[in-house]
Amino acid sequence: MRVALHTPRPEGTARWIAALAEALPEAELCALNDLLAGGGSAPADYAVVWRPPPGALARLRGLRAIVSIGAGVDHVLADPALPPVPVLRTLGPDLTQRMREYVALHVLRHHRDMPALCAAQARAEWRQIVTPPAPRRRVGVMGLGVLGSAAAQTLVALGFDVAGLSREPREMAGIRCYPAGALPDFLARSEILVNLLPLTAQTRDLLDARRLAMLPRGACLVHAGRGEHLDEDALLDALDSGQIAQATLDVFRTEPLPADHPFWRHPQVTVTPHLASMIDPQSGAALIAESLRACARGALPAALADPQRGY
Ligand code: OXD
Repeated sequence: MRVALHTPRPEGTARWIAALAEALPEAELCALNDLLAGGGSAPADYAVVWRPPPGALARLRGLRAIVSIGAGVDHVLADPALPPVPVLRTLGPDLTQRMREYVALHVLRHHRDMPALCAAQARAEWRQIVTPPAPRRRVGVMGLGVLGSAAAQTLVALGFDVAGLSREPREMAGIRCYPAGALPDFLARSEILVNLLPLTAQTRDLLDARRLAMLPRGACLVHAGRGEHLDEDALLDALDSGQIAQATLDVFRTEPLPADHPFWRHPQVTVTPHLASMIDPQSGAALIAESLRACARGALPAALADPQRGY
């Protein structure tokens, strides 16, 4: 089996090739860019990619499936010349655990008003801020897929009053579930909003000025879905007006976030570089090897994406 690998940085691609060489020793592994360097096309059975250059996958002859190095597949489905083969997500306990940790860390940080405490410390000011206990803090999780459900359950376990928003109506123990049509009601009760939606035609630009204004005044945002969900200028306005008190942002319209972007230095913004549930080559290679072996046996792995739905 020949596998073409791609990540936006050559050293990242090299790390994945090394990890997959251990997990899938029977495969011939090549960097996608090297395979296509001569121009024209090249044979490959599978492509394992993060943000492949548009049009590149169509130049792989005999391609049987594309594996996203991550839970999201929007970066693959965005290719206008995408070959008509199955697209697989990569999901596993490792990714879910990372997302649980990220969401718990940042929701707790906003809940206990850590930014204000850090600012007080910088002034050597003894400032005892009394926040409501978790059961009186309303948190809303947008997106109840594998990662969103796990994050929402973690927040329930911490004692928060948790609601979730999903495309289809859902029932989940301890979580007040809202269907997509009830977005205004869901936003109106979310004092801390966690965005873990996939990027689809329906969710693109969802967090615009109008939606941000539906949140309770002084709400906080934990944004780890996709940069394209959020109107970044509208967020800056909402931070300036006090509509949004604090934001933790892991994903951006342009990544890496340009050095002159106002988010980097904004006192009410915490920037993390798209790592909320970043898959590492060591554990990811084992999951991807499993998916590729299943494909080679003719069995489609469970994490098959639905191009119509967009995730
Ligand atoms: C993913 C991500 O899709 O990290 O897995 O964004």
